[in-house]
Amino acid sequence: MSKDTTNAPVGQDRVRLTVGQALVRFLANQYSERDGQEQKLFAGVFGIFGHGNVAGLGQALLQNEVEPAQGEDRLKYYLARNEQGMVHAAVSYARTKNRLQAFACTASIGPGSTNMITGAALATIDRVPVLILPSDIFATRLPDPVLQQLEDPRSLDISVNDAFKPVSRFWDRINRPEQLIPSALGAMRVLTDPAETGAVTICLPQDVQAEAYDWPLEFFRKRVWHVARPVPEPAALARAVAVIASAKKPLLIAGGGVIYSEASAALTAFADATGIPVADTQAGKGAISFEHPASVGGVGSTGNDAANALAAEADVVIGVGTRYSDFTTASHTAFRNPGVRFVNLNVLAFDAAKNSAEMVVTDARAGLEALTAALGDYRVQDTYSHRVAGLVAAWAKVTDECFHRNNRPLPAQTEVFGALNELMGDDDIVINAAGSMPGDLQALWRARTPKQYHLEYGYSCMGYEIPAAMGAKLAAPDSEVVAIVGDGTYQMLPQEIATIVSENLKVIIVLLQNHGFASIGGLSESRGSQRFGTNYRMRDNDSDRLDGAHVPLDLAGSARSFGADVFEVHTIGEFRDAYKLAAASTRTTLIYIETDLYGPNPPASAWWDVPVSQTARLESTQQAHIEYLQNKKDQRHHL
Ligand SMILES: Cc1ncc(C[n+]2csc(CCOP(=O)(O)OP(=O)(O)O)c2C)c(N)n1
Ligand SMILES: [Mg+2]
Repeated sequence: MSKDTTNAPVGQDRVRLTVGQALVRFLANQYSERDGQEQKLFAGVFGIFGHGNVAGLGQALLQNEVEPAQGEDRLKYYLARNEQGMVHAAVSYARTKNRLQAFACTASIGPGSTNMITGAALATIDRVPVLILPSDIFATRLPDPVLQQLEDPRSLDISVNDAFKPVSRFWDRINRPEQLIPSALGAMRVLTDPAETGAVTICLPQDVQAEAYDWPLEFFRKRVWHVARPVPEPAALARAVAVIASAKKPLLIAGGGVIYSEASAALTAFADATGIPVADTQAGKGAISFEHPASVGGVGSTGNDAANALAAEADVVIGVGTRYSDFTTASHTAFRNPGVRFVNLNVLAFDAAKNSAEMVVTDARAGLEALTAALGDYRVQDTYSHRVAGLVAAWAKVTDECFHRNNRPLPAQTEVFGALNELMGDDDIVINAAGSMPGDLQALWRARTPKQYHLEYGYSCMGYEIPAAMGAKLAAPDSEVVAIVGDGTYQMLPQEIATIVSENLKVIIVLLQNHGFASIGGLSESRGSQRFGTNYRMRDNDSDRLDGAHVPLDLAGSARSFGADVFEVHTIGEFRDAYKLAAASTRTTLIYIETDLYGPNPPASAWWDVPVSQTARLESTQQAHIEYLQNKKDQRHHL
């Protein structure tokens, strides 16, 4: 197709490329920089081709691989098995790289693209950069409706890719080639902005991907995107200091922002100087080593007794790099001191303002350093420190019990976590996202380093774990990467094992088989719904309900069929032996272990708001509703 380029400014050096080729060349030459360290912004492109991208972006990636232009850098292509999975892998990569590097993801039009929406939502909610490149319907509209086109009689401008809008921090559609220039530049700005980052979506119509244009060479020059560390405004810092200096029982909550900002040393120095205890969220665990005397562990609905006791009493809560999810606030029941006040340090004003806080818009590291300096010789009283130490010691005992339960006949999953916590090195990475595991892990896991604990709990997306293991391994090739998956999660998205194997990557997958949803089953029971629909059972012909025998699946065999080595173990002793063999192996290995559906899990010390039917014929639901109303009484706004 010839393209009208008469509007192009003349007199500049230009190169004729398709939109796909231009995008590949552009992406290959983007860099990020923070603290003087520069790296490639894009590690590569995950993709699955269809008619929407095979001859456009696909051709461009091929040309980049086999016949790059002089000086053109490589943009490596990875063939994933499922579009949702590839976005998860991309997000995990970027998270492991503290958001300084990312992946692009290309998919065909229609289902290939909409399969990426879940991953895009996860990225945006977790504030992790990923460049999403859905293919789109013809800009010319000549062959409409193309295979897989949604036709909206109200507007011919709508395609399924409009569904990316609410889950993207930046969204654009390139209907003619030169639109790519401002769009690509805008996309890079958002990807590398710690406050703005998330899914960035550039929709690429099938015809436009293959259209040629005379691009100014300047578009392809090396560009370095500086990842900012905004410093606190002095007046905001002074207000924060005034609140903290008056605190008798302060508690700091470390969120994922502390880790992305590489603020662990600053946080530790803050805790050393002030003695203020530090609790963590799912995204923030490991920001301070569990061995530090100020570290009190997970807080909130799945937090531990020590952190939750301190949260309940705290007169000042200092939230750093946290978005205060309902799991952190125990659905607004965690902070019970009537006079509690909040000070929030966050790079995003939206988060800094939560809970009517004294807000300090700042990078976590810069903010903690400034706060430590400005607090001078402020220090919590010894009586408070002793109370903190006592609570932490008591919880350490509970953790040891959970890790060594000797549950019979099936092991409790907490015993598996105990073995892993002990066997995994400080630089290894444990990954999990959904099921009953995140709760146990947040309460129990002892993290010594900021990158060891990788819990995706913003979207808590079943199926994240296995592709995420691939992303983390690509980002940290020297680390052992261990994905913990439930049988439910495994059945949702196991297929990236094939990608992991084909990339010669080695990860370890731990599959906890309990024939259903321990998590939602327990939740269902506690809310009066009798574990309905949460067990994988055969439909019984007599009852016509799903309450027959276990479904005769061979999940271990399924992993084998994707190319993984598999160990099937029955006891924690066997699990330990299998882990050591898996760690010593160069091949991706899945360890399959049956665990007790009913726990026991760590004792829960906080609530989670899941509404119960206000009217019911079932006695179990009526009871649960009474309990629900009781718990609701503790819920409050922080005004
Ligand atoms: C994609 C997705 N669908 C549904 C849910 C809701 N959900 C949360 S945990 C869970 C069950 C997980 O089962 P499994 O992986 O076996 O873990 P277990 O609960 O047994 O520990 C479900 C359905 C979710 N988090 N993500
Ligand atoms: Mg399960």
